[in-house]
Amino acid sequence: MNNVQSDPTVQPVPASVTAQVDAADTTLQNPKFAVIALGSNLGNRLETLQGAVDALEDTPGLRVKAVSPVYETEPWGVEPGSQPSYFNAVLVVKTTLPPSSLLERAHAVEEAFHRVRDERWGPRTIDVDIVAYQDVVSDDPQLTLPHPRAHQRAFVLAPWHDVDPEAVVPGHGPVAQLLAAVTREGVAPRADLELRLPE
Ligand code: A4P
Ligand code: MG
Repeated sequence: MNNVQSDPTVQPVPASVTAQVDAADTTLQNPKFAVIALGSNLGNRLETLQGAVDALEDTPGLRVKAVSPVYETEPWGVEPGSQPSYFNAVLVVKTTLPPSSLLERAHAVEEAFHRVRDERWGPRTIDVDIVAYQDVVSDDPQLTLPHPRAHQRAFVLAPWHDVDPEAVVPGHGPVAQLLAAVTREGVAPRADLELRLPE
């Protein structure tokens, strides 16, 4: 697992991936940090998550800096037992893409893995959510930042905390505190599985 704060190419290196910076200065010299959540509960879940990591790493202007452990999680928001369990993971990336382009790329990756949208919170080969982009707060329904439910979900908070224990959910507080406040029931680390950080 990479330490997101140890890459000398990132200028300036923030104290935390959610540190305050000049949000207007999106230049090639000044990449931004974003946090991406991956979820899969159809098909070969591990292979699909790895494919999404690789596809994101293949994106011009985006580098994957940290890949969390894999968690196996009970479906949230649906009747218990009505869907297969999820594999969930979180990535920290640095990117020169603005938030809207990052979302477009997330949707392209979902499409590449044949994601079909039929019902809200329905089973899916892959869900690629933008959990946070620097300290940006936005209520745009096309791209709500931070993700409106991330702060309530152990399946996002636990892997995020693993890769950045100091992280803060903009407008909600430290990930560590939020994680302590939610139930971890049904959210189990799968130590036998691993996602590879692209070379
Ligand atoms: N959208 C707005 N903000 C964002 C954002 N920050 N990141 C828009 C990504 N998309 C964002 O998303 C619906 C619309 O949200 C998109 O048009 C996008 O522009 P979607 O991916 O098409 O649909 P969805 O994921 O079914 O809807 P939603 O409401 O985003 O679902 P959630 O809240 O992401 O929940 N249980 C477990 N254990 N693990 C999971 O990963 N995931 C979900 C999905 C439910 N239960 C789960 C899990
Ligand atoms: Mg989604």
